[in-house]
Amino acid sequence: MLTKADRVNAALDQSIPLAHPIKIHEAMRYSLLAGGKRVRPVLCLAACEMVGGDESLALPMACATEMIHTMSLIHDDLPCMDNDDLRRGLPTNHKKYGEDTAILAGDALLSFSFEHVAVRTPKTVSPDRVVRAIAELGSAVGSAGLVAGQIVDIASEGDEDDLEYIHIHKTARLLEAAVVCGAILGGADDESVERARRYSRCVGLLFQVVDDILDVTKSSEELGKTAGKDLASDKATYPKLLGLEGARRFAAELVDRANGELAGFDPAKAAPLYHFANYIATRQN
Ligand code: GRG
Repeated sequence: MLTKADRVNAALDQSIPLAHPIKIHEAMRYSLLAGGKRVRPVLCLAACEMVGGDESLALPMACATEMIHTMSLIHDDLPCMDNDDLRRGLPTNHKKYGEDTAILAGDALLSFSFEHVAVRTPKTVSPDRVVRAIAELGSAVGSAGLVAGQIVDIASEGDEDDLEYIHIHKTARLLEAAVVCGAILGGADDESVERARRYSRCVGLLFQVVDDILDVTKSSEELGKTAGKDLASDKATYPKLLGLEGARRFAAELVDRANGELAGFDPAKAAPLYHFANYIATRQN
């Protein structure tokens, strides 16, 4: 998986050269190449290989998922949204380049991501599969996907139904699209695509449950307190709803469910995704 992340980093670096107008391309590259775990693109490549495709078939799509993830973080950090100064340990895009450029850098990354898939996906993939993958990606991002999650989050008072809706749309939907698009471009039949989708839904939810657990345990360690910041804030979180131990049990159940969906695939080819669910469950950042 680390090798895949390296390959994604190299492909992302090449995908957006520092061309004229320099300022916008610099701002796009600044956030795109600022680190990050590369979870979505790695999932995309692993899903492509799991169904028997060569990872080159999904590399442009893998990059597109990271471009979209990055643009959502740039916009999420803006003063009109979360108003954050730091991201991945560096000044946020608007702190470095100004709000006007940060908005445009996000817009440009979003539109370029789709262009990149359409233009760069190897011609050995049928146009029908490329179009299906582009449609899947689009629906994960727009007003039924990431944007839906963000707008509900902005208005939410923190109740349980909102919590699930927000997580599914802000976090799980793009992870799902990464896996599903990887499977489509790798040549999967419809049943395999849907099994990969069910796997990704469990992993998407798991990602958020673990995020909430880390928020509690990390801030407890950092502050030397018994209750972390999210237990004290208004925001609904899984540890608040289920208790810390309950949230941990739910995470373990999601790992089992995710891995159960992989049972129908060639075990050697499914191994990276199998270990990935465990990695997400035990990650420390
Ligand atoms: C998508 C058109 C469009 C607009 C943006 C602002 C917005 C709409 C959506 C917010 C989406 C958001 C910030 C979701 C949070 C997702 C999340 C779990 C981020 C953390 O992901 P990691 O842990 O981060 O993969 P790294 O830094 O490792 O990449």
